[in-house]
Amino acid sequence: MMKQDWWKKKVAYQIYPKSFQDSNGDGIGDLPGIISRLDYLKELGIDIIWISPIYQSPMVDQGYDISDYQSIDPCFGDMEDMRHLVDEVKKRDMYLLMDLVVNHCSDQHPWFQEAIRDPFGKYGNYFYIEKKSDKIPNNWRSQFGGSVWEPLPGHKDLYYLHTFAKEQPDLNWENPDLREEIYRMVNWWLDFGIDGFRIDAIMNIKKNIAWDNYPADRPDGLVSVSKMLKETTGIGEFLGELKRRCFEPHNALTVGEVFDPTGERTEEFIGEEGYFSTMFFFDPIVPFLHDGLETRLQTFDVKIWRDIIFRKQKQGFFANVIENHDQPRGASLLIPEGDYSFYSVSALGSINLLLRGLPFLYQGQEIGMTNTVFSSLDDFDDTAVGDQYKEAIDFGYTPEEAFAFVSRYGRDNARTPVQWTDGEQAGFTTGIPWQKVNPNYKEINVEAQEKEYGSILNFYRRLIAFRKSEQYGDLFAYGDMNAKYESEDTIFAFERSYNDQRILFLCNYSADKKKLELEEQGNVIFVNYPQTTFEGNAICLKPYEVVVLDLS
Ligand code: TEU
Ligand code: CA
Repeated sequence: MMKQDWWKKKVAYQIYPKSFQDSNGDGIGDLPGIISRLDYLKELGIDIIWISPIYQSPMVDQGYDISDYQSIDPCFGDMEDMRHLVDEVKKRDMYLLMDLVVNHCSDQHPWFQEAIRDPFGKYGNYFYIEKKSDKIPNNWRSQFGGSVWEPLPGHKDLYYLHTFAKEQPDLNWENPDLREEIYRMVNWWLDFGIDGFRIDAIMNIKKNIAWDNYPADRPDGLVSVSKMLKETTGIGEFLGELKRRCFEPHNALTVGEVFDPTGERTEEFIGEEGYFSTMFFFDPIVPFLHDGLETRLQTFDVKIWRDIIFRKQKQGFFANVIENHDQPRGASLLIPEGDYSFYSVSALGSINLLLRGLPFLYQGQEIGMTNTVFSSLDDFDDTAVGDQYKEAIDFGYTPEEAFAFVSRYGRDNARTPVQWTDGEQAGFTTGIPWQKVNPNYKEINVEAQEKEYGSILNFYRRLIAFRKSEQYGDLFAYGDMNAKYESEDTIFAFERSYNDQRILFLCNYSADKKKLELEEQGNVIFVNYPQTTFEGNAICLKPYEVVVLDLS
């Protein structure tokens, strides 16, 4: 039987702090803003909160470039606010995860500044600094485009490695002194009172330090650094040590940002002896993990999506997501255009919450926030968008098509401010928001949905309560999962079972009605339509109807 860790019965929520709630009118979300919304999250049924980085940062990559790991960026508040936040979270019996970004830091971090001053000294060895040679620079392309090698400022003939932006130099995990420094910092935060971490870009920490070239994959002659990461072994030594030195002694909850479409890493990473408590299940929302750019152009296909999910459900207890700060909004990516409605959004939410795994909601998901509208490339703030656009052009798109592509897949879609009210700037700020509010805030906002029983928000509240209920909580947390009715292309159905309890989740993920002969009858225990229609042994499902039956 599966290990019954406490967190498996919980529901988690990601906060992207810049866009959550501003408290002082500077247009940037902050810690006091988060504190002011804790009751809202509690009422929604959230137990675990993950906050994207709030450390001191020049914000080249919105906080994922850290210049001091042990201070809070002034735009978010200060250490006292952080203390206050931790206390307020605990007071509500909730848990707090910070974002652990240790593949790289900021080029403004004192370590890197020191490395520039003395590339061959102690801090030079905290980074990958290499002499120009026939191997350096090699042909690896950074995740944000261009070479991973950048000349070290002030030093002809020296290059440093960055797998993301050039302002994010990679930390040298091969160096035991650097690792000690990281462990000290991680333990400091755990001692501070946080409950664990979401662990950023962790697959990047182990490099092929022979710096071999790989076959180019685009006209720029470079190859995505992911190719090297996929083929390099030995990361387990670092991750095992990190776990033993930090996570284990603190009994921390850890969620790895691990991209692993083949599933080969599941057992090693999140099995009984795994490095992390769990890791994100990205396969259904990051289509390019599978077949390159082409798949992204295909229109949404429920069967493909469903089968990707079913393939891995049994392998491990993953963290389930339909969106995050790096991806489009789930309601825009996973619901065919034109089908957006209360029913489709609630169906998507039900799948997110009732599958096996730890569900993560992303801020605004609970009100059905969608992708936004961009009028030109200037509307984007994200450092990743330049290369996304270039990739589309390289792929053969016209400039119009390439713009449509980044508008659909760009990370800023998920980074617009949370829509709290239908007032000025959607109630996010009294000033000018750092990122434009999605123009649909008049229709889609928390305040309006709180008042309406049949809103998406109130549906999510019932859904989360159902998932955690006395009667079915253990079943959803610890129960097995078996796919059902798989030969029906638009039916998303599965059975969950635990001890002598069994439920059937049924969803007609389609805009067309569907009559389905049931193998077994049961009591209706959860729905997204007011009425359920049976005809003999069949159930007549309306568009995007969800029905959960108790079969026990
Ligand atoms: O993302 C890691 C990562 O690999 C992403 O760049 C991903 O490939 C891309 O966003 C998919 O669209 C993490 C953070 O989640 C991201 O926000 C950071 O930019 C990145 O690390 C660097 O810290
Ligand atoms: Ca602010």
